[in-house]
Amino acid sequence: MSVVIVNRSTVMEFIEDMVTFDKCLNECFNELDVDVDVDVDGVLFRLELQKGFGRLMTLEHDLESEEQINNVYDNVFEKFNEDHNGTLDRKEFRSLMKEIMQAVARGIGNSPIQ
Ligand SMILES: [Ca+2]
Ligand SMILES: [Ca+2]
Repeated sequence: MSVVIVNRSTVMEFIEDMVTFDKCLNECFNELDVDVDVDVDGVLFRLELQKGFGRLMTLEHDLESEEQINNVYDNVFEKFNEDHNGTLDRKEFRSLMKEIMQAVARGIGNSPIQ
């Protein structure tokens, strides 16, 4: 297993490198849509987002109850579902991921993490 050292500037460079960011984003979106979506329609429903993120991230470990987790996903989904059509398209998903990456960059500061 390799150890990856990530720091604030690495993450910010990653966000600023839009070509790389878009490529990863598309791969991530496709993975969520293919694996979670029943009909692969190119958009993410709230449940798909939650299932997909449950696999990709460890958010659940920081929260105590299922209700708290659901609240987080409700808020995230509402915030980024800008046109309120009940699904996240690629553009909305992009805003979401960008904000997450920026939050990660702020959260970890300059301390290397493993
Ligand atoms: Ca879908
Ligand atoms: Ca939408």
